[in-house]
Parts: sequence; C-alpha cells; structure tokens
Amino acid sequence: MSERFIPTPEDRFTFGLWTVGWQGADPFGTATRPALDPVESVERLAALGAYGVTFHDDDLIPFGSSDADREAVVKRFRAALDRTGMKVPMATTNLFTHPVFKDGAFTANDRDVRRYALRKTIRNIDLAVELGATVYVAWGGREGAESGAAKDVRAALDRMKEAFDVLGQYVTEQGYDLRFAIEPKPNEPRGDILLPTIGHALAFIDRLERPELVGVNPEVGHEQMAGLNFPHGIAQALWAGKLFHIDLNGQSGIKYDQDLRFGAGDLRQAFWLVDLLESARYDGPRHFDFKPVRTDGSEGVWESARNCMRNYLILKERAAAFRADPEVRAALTASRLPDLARPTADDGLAALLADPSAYETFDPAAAAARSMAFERLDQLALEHLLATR
Ligand SMILES: [Mn+2]
Repeated sequence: MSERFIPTPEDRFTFGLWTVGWQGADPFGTATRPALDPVESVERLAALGAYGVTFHDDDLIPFGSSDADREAVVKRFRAALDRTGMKVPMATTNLFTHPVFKDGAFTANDRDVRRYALRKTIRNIDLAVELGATVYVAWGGREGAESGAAKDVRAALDRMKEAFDVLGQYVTEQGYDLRFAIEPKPNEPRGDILLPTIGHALAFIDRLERPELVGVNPEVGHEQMAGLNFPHGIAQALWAGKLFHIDLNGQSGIKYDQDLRFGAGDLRQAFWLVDLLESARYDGPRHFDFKPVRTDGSEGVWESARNCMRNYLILKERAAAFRADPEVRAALTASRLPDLARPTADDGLAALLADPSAYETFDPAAAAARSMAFERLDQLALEHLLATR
C-alpha cells in the first residue's frame, strides 16, 4: 500500500481495548482467537500511530479480581502507557456481561443491583480520572426489556435520571474534570433498549440536575440499526453542543450490530460523517468501536485497526477535495446553501408581517419552478468520493 494515509498521534485515533481484544465469540460460536494482553494492545496500537486506548473496567481488570491483583494490573498498564506515550481519553463500565446485570444496571428492577451498578461505576471513574480520562461513556445495553409489563419505562427513566444525577454529584464533589457521554442503541442485547437514539438521549439529558455534565457518544452502527441517518444525528448533537465523544465503525443497513471496521458498510454515510466532523472542527478523539472479523487471525486484527484509521484519513482527504473544488462551490451556491445560512426573519416579526413580498405578492408557482440542482451536487460528491475528480 502507498505511504500516504499513515496515522500519527496528532490525528487522535483511539481504540477500545475490547475492539482489538475481541476474540470472536458470538451468540452462535465460541472464540476464534486467543485472548490479548491489554499491554500488547497498547504497544501494537502505538506502533500503528494511534493516540490512545479506552477500556471498560473489566477489559483491564478481570471481574472479581482482588485489590492486590487490581493494583498490579493497573501498575503494568500504566507503565505501558508511559513507555508508549499512549493516552486514555475515555473509560466506561461493563454493566452488561455478568449475569447480575441480566435485567439492567441503573434501571434493573432489583434495587440492590442498581446500587451495585452505581458503586461499580464510581470505582472505575476513580481509575479513569487517575489515568487522565476526561470523558466517561455510559452504554446501557441491558437497560431495557423484551416484554411490555416487565419494565415500567417511566419509573425506569426516573432511575436512569437518578443514576446520572448521583454520578454528576460524585464527580462534582470530587472536583473531577470528567463529563459523561450516553451511548444510544435501539436494541441488542435487550429486545428494546432505553434511550434508543441520539434524539432520545438529548431529550433525556435536558431533564438532569447537571445537564452540562452529560452529552452523547453516538455509534455509527447503532443509529443505522434504527434506519437513521448517522451524519444527521451527529449534526444535531453538534448543534446542541453535546457531541462529547464518538464511536466510529461500519454497518450495512438495518440488521444485527455488525461493528465492521470504519469505512465498511455504508461508505457514503462515512464520507458525509468525516466531512461533517472535519468541517465542524470536532476536536475530540476519533474513537473506533468495531470488531475485527472473526474469520481472521491475530494479524487480521492489527490490519483492521490500521484500516480503520487509513479509511478515516482517505475520507478526510476526499472530503477536503470536495469542499475545495470550485465547481462544487458553484454547485453549492446553485443549490442555495449560502441562503440557508441566512436568518429568515432577521428584520423582525413586524417587518415580516408588513412585507408584501413575503406573502401578498409572493409567487409560489415561480418559487416552486426553481430547480434546487441537488442532482449535480450529489454527483460531484460521489465523484470526489470515488477519486475520479
Ligand atoms: Mn456496535
């Protein structure tokens, strides 16, 4: 492959330990690859040009470890970070693997489980902050139900709010520089999951005691599983000032959560996503949450990690070429994009009501006859994406 599109830490690419560490176990088959040492993941990803790693508590410290074992693991992990210069910008809690979380964590019907989930989260928040994380992701994969009466959704949302209020109080009292990012997902593993989309999460955040501490961590495949346009969702999260983190991967349509490498699946949505993140000067980590295909061995794991970053950089170059093309600029003007950026009633309500051209003499038939010229614009984008321009 060419020497172009080689990532460096300045690109701020990060990977979850659980991504490259996925052994290939799925609901129908057992692992196809051996377990990976988190220290090896740090070293291999650093060598590939990544900026950092992220983790669930149990990715790093096996569930049920003694305090002494925990300390030893953290010491060894921290040494690998120091040696490689890798950062930990984000961490999260595993509130889904152990059977204790079979009915959820923050919204489990069982109060003891909810209290345990809060303590488990707080314990890992302390470690996350120690390792330098400023974002704490909350994916409530088990918060949901398979049947109607099993979950009182309004009560569950009260408990979800209570959890984020308590966690917000904790980080505030500790003086931590840490914000939370809710990761929406419509289903899987639960039949239906609470806060299923970016929009649901944004509306929920507004009801919290400390909404400024909570944003979203949208994942490409999760929104696409709901048939939604991911770049549109990200645009709204940016518009709301709530894009605290992002999970990049690939998904082919409405089906199970595929977690393909970034750039696989819906390539056009990936193009518009990179165009949006770069145009908006999103300055957070570009975090990959994907699964290396279970058909491949260990070398395939590192190849797919490299390709996630490579595909982002290729799309970044393609999007920049699209935006810089004079013909594209003319086409954007022909499609009236500059006009959309202009306020509609900046002359005020009174002037709007007194303006005959806004209604009395407005010619709807003439306006309806104006072509928007979107076809040409989209073909230019496609040709830039395919590198034919
Ligand atoms: Mn996923």
